[in-house]
Formats: sequence, C-alpha cells, structure tokens
Amino acid sequence: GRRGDSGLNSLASIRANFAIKALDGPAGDAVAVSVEREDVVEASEAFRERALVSSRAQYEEMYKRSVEDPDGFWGDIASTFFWKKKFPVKDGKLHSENIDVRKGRVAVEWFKGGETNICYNALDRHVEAGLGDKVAFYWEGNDVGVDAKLTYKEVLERVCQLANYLRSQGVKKGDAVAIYMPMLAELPIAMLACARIGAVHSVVFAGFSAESLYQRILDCKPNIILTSSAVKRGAKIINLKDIVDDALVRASEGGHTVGTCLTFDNNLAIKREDTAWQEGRDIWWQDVVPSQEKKCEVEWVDAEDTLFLLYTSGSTGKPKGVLHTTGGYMVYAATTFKHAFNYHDDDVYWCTADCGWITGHSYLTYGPLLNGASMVVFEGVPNYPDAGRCWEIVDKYNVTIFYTAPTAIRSLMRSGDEPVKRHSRKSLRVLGSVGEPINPSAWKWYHEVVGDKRCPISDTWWQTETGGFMITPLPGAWGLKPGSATLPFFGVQPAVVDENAQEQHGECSGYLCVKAAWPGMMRTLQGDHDRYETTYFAPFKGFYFSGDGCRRDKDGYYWLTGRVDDVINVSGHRIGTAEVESALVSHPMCAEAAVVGFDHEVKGQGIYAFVTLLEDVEYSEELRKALINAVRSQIGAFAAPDVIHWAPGLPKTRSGKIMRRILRKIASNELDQVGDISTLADTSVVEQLINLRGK
Ligand code: 6R9
Repeated sequence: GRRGDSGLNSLASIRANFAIKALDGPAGDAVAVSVEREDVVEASEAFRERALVSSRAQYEEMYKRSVEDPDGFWGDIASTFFWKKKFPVKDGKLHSENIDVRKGRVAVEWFKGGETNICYNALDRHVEAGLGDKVAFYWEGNDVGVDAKLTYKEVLERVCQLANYLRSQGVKKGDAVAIYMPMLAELPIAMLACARIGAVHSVVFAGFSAESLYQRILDCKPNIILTSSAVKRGAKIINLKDIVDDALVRASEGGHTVGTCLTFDNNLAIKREDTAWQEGRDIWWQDVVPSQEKKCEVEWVDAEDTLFLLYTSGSTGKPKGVLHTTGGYMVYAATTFKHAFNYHDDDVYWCTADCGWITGHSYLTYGPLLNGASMVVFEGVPNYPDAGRCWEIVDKYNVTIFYTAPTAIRSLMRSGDEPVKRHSRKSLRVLGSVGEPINPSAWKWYHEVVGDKRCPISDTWWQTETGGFMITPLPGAWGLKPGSATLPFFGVQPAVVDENAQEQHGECSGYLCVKAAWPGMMRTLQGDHDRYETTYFAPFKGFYFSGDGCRRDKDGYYWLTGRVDDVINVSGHRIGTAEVESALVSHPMCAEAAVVGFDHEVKGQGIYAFVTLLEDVEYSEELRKALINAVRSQIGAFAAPDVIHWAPGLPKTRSGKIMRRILRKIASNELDQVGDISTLADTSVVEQLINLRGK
C-alpha cells in the first residue's frame, strides 16, 4: 500500500474496532512493527547561517524554558505585540489551566485581562511602522494572467471599509458572521474585518453543500453572511449564491433567519441581473463597501474573547464548532509561523490551503500577516491549467516558502519531473507539508525534485483544535527524517500513552496526547462544553487526546500514523464516517450504511461505503450514482464515496455493533487478513461481502 513505504502501519487499521469509549486491547502493537530509518537529511551550512534556531542544543535550551516557565516564555513573546491594556500578572502567572477532568471543569486561559486586537496587530502595527507599501497579498486568480497586488496599507483600507459596513448593519462584538467565499483576497479581508470589530467569524469552506452550510448557520446563528456570486475551480464554475440561497431558506425553516447576505460580484458565469435576488436581504458588496470610510476604529477585546469558530468533523454526530480566542491564538499562530518556516522579512510565502480550513486561518491569514509577510493568495488548484502551475507561480513571485499538502505533492509527482524542472524555482528556501502523514517517497520527491535538495521540509503536525503547529521541524536546527514531523514546538508537551492512559517513555508507540495547555489551543466547542470534555479530555484522563496514533523513535522524533478514531482523512480533509453514513441513509432506498477508509494513492485515504438497500430493491448503476449524489448534497463533493460496495448484510456482533475491522480488510482487499470472525452474529455475511467485491 501507499503507506507501506513508510514501514508504518496505521494504528487505525490494526486496532480496527477502536472506539474512544471502548479502549479494548493493547495500544502499542501497531506501530511497533516499523522499520527504523537512518537517512537523516541535514540542512546546508548556508541555510544554517540564517536559521533562527541553528542547533538542537539551542532548541533544547529554549524548549526547556518554554515548559518549565511557560508564563515567562510566552509572556516575553506576547510583549512584542501591541496591547491596548497589558495583560496582568496574577500570582506570577499569565495563564491558568485545568485539563484534567478529575479535577473539575476543563478550562484554559492565557493573558486574560489583557486587551488587544488581532487585526490591529496584523495590519495597523505594520503600517504604523512604515511597512504600508509592502505587499501583503499577491493575489493569483484561477486563470493564468488574472492577478492583483495589495499592499499592507491597501489591505488595511479594505478591511476598514468592510468593518464599517458590518458595523452599519449592527454587527457588534461577539456577534457571529458567516463567511462562505472562494479564495479571493476578500476572504482573508472579511476575516480581518470581523476581528477588527470584535465579531466572531465562522468561515465555511465553499465546497460544502447547502445542507452543511445550513447546519453551521443553525449552530452559530449569524445575522449576516458574506459570499460571492460564484467560484471557478480549475475549469468548473459553481454558483455559490444559489447554494447560499438554499441554505438560508433551510435556516429560516429551521428557525433562524439571516438578515443580510452580502454578495461579492466576481463577474463569473451569471450576470447581476440574472442572479436570484431577495430584496431587503441580498446586497452587492460592490454597491455598499467601496463607498465606506477607509478608517475604522478598532474594538479592543479581552485576550479571552472569541476570535472565531471553525467547524470540524469528529468520529460521531454533527460537526463540532471549535472555538478559538484572541490573545493566545495570536501569539501562538505568529510564533509557530516564524519558527517552523524560519521566516525572514524578505521572504515571499505561499500557502496553498483554503481559508475554509484551519490552515487558511493560522497560516494564510493570521500567522503570516502578524509577521508582516508578503504572501501569495491563490484562487485556483495546483494542476490547472497544467501540472506546472505551482512552479510557474513560484517563479512569478519569487516564492521562498511554499506550504502545501501531501495529496497535492503526490498528485503532482504523478505528472513526472518535467513540469517541475521546466521552471527555475531558484527562489525556494523552505518547503512545508500539512494535513496528513507524508509518505517518505513523496517527501523525497518534494525534497529532491521540487526543492533541488536545497530546501528543508517542515512537516507540520497539528489540528483545527490546536490552533497552530504542535510537532514540527525548525528548519536548520536539526536533521530531518523523511516521514517524521520530528520534535515538539516550544511549550508543547506531547505524551504517548497506552490504553490505560499510562504515559510511555523513550522509544514507544501509542495514542498521541498532550499533557499541558499551550496558548493556541481551542477553549471549548460552540455551545457544548460537555462534548469538548468528553471528546478531548475524558478518553485519557489528565491529557488532551488528539485522535492520532504515533510512534516516537530513539532520537525523540515523532512519526504520526493517522487517526485512531472513525475519522477519515481524504486529501487532507477530515471527514467523519458517521456523517457520510447518515448522508447515505438519508436516501430512501438505503437501509443501512457503513463507511471505512482505504489507502488511496493520491488522496491518502479514499471513502469506501458498504450499503444495504431496502428489501426488494435491486442494485443498479443509477442507484449507485444517486447514493453518491446524496453525499454530495448533504456534505459536499469532496466527501463523495470512491466505492459503493453492495452489502446484503453487514458484519455485526451479537450486540449489533458493526465490526469495521472486517470491513476495512475487505475494502483494502486484504481478504486473507479478515481475522477472527467468530464473534459475529452471522458469519456468512463476510463471504457474501467478499463475493460482491467490485460488483
Ligand atoms: C492542520 C490540519 C487534523 C488531522 C490530525 C492528523 C492529520 C495533519 C499532519 C497530520 C500527520 C501531519 N494531520 N497534519 N498527520 N502529519 N503533518 O490538517 O487540521 O483539518 O483539523 O486535521 O490531520 O490526523 O489529527 P485538521
């Protein structure tokens, strides 16, 4: 399999029936089979001369302080930002934390009582320091030749205009604002405008369906939604406004009416006059925003006031609204960005993520802007119009730091070296990877072909919930091992634990947890603090549980092995199997569905769905398409199953629990490894399923 070349097996595939509730069986058995790899890739002397941290010893010293004196360590860094009111020191501390459910309610606060504004720190601060004419965004459109440039001063003006408009609509501190937009410069601008007035942005990736958007709207109840008329991705045009209209109708029926829909006309597909329009609710951005004042008073907020909500998938139920606050997140996003990419003022940074995901929040918007960086904002996809597009853009803007996902790397790798080598790429200094484990063969291609062996690779492990990087190389500080995210960031105390919540020491493998709070961590789940505690802090008492499995080698390097819960990682997007299952069973012909992940050459994991139809319903191609469409319309196209496997019955225990371990083996065609099926209520189901493989 694809992951085979890493010598690692995912805990998920071995501890197949793992559920957070039932931690049954030994944890360490899975990744222990890994092969030790000794190829260590060191940075060049020239690179190390410009490294912010240039040796492991220097890191160890800084790390030691960061965990022994977190308040001193983070307080010093926080002091380099602008605070309207400096954060107070209480009993020698700048933060308070309880992450142990046995000791009471889980609660984390950093810099509480301090007043600041992240938009002010990301924009005004730089303009006031004389950087107003520095380029903030090099916007590159989906189509070649369509581009725009915005300086810090210009971004600030646009942010102010939008913020003024939002205020004029009555949006105030603490109010939620939904954003459903493609990667126009207006998307990060919209986020910053919310932050400026203390409003809480809730960005929904513009690939989600109307149903998903509606659910998120119902959960956070915004009175205004920002969108654009359409989006062009590659050669496809999608009318976003139609999707928003649909979601808003559902929201009204569901009990929440959104008063204003501000639509950016990006001049695609449909003309203004042909756009479905609801007078009183719908407003063209261009009609009301550019006429606003270019100055807007900042709303100073407490460090612990909410900055944003971002919904993410879990192993059960509906998506969770991960809530991040202002001060700790600001300090953490900025510091991790600077160190993991060895950022210098003359860098040009490009992150290919969409603002609809956490990477687009922390490392396309806040992290780089807080550092005063110039960055590329790209509307399109990496292989349009061809596989050379990324490197063409790298050369066009002299990109020095390039940050993308393993799925993009693997897909470009399949087009061969020529589209890469056709372009010079001589500006590149650092390469980054995020979203899923990067297999060593893709790592090596990225390093050797894209980076000409010159650029260290920062494989950054983190999550929506962590706000920023947790385990990541600091380029130049220590040697890299292809496939390993290497060592913890400052202030992060990872713990590898077994199923009894016992921390393992030295070389080991198990569940990846964290044993103390860090500034960027989420504070709660929107409207559901109990779920926050049960999901993240109850499974292993005394720890934050990440949902990932990992191994730690003799050098202390971490090797992430994938999710150990029922979350599938498709092209770096988290998808809960339960969500896909519920979309499938929403189809009137579907009686039952069970979804598992399988290794996919490009996407990392693909979605494999076992579907039982109602009695007397015949399988057909048409039905297969209809089922896939049900998922598209309930969640979004990116969650469409790759395989529908007709299942007359599903393998269940006598207590009715579906044995996913068996389904995973059938999905990955490891039919000889189905294992013990004696606990099944009906063992003949397995053979039936095997016979229907590929049918
Ligand atoms: C940032 C982001 C989080 C999950 C996480 C893990 C996987 C992310 C990774 C990685 C191995 C890396 N993941 N980065 N696994 N190596 N460098 O992707 O956030 O969408 O919340 O996903 O992604 O499984 O638990 P999010």
